[in-house]
Amino acid sequence: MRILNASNARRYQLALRPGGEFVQIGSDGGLLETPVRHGALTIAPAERFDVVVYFSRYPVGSEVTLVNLLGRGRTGQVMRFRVVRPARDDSRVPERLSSVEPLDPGVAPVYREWRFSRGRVHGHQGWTINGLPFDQSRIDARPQLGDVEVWRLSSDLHHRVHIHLDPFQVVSRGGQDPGPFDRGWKDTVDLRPAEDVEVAVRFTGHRGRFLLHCHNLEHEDMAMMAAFATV
Ligand SMILES: [Cu+2]
Repeated sequence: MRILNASNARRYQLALRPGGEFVQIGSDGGLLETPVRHGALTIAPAERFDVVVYFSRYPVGSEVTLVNLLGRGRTGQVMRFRVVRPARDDSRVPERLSSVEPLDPGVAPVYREWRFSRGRVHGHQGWTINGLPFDQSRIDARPQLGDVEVWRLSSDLHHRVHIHLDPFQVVSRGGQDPGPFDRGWKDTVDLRPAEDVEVAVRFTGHRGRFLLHCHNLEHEDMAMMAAFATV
């Protein structure tokens, strides 16, 4: 299954009832190097996870519910599967899925900070990056094509940062190793309140103007967006 969180603002913590696991094989940007097993899967808006679910563990006649542990009532129930007949499937998830070139932040020539917070937007309360609302005439960074840069993303509240043009790799979360949902090539990363996440990114292919923004649609619409230009 390819799971996309297409909600405007809601995070989900997905789990299977009466039990089961997700074997993650892919992230926003393609296959992981090796599969990762999750009992529950936390997914922020715009994130994607490719997962394998083994329905063979449930007897015929079972009902399996995909629930949201962060929801209540109707928002706690996402989808129901009915296991209706036996089927033959001798496929399996290989131990090695692909090779992912690690972007080495050790050679990063440029380090940039992007602070996502509430702030003043044209005299009103809105959402800003580095204290500034989006302005289409302003370019906040000029990365050189082909360079590995390290971007430090920090938050006041929940924000999910989406960077255009090239995928990135999470190199740290809160000064520690990346979290269980940070594997592989990402283009959107979930920031919890007062958290900082460092990502390594290398822009390639196209010179021009691109955007980064919070993927909470209300935040993005209330100016939490910035432009960079690849040179
Ligand atoms: Cu936000």
